[in-house]
Amino acid sequence: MGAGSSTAQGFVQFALSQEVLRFGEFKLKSGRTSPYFFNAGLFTTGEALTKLGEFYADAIVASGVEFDCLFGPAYKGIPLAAAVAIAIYKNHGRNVAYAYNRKEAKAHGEGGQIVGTLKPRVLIIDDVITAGTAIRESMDLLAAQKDVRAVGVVVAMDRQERVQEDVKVSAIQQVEKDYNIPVISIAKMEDLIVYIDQQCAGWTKLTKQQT
Ligand code: OMP
Repeated sequence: MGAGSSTAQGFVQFALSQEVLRFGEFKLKSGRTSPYFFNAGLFTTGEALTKLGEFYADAIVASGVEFDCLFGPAYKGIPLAAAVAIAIYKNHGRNVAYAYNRKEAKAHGEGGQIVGTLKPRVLIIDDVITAGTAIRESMDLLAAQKDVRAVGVVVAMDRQERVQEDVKVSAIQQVEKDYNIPVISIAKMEDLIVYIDQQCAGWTKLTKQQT
């Protein structure tokens, strides 16, 4: 499930302007090589994080998914879930709970691995899905918690990659099928291609006008 095409194009433009989306040669977690990389850790200012939270919040509200709380998997999901909770409150008038995990469980203080309040229907907020490994770890983590279940996942970028070469569906489609939940994305790889195509067409037109 993707956001509307104008939202997706706006998000691609925003990510490029922040240099969060970069081109080059990148080695992915899955061992694959990619000509582009989306690094959510590079939304490093209050303004960028505010806008990012708003993109997520709009995509969530547009999807109609029903949930009771947000969950941001450590580490990158933590500021994302916080930014989304703020945007949902400020722009959509809903005061939703949010929680996140520690990578190492604490034995003192409030203890445990989860910080914040988990409620029955959990919406996972993550950055990117490539092969789907990270999101499966979050699903396992939530499955181990009492009285909660994941009702959906939201990511900024769906890379539309397959789990493995010989599998026909994308990693996201496989996650949706395996867990019977929707995966919402603000933008997909195809939105990036459309954006690049439009930019190239613009440059070609300009070049023709000048020669
Ligand atoms: P999978 O676990 O293969 O789905 O990869 C998702 C994770 O890879 C993300 O949570 C990131 O840590 C990282 N990643 C990015 O952040 N951006 C990308 O464009 C690609 C990856 C990646 O390594 O595949």
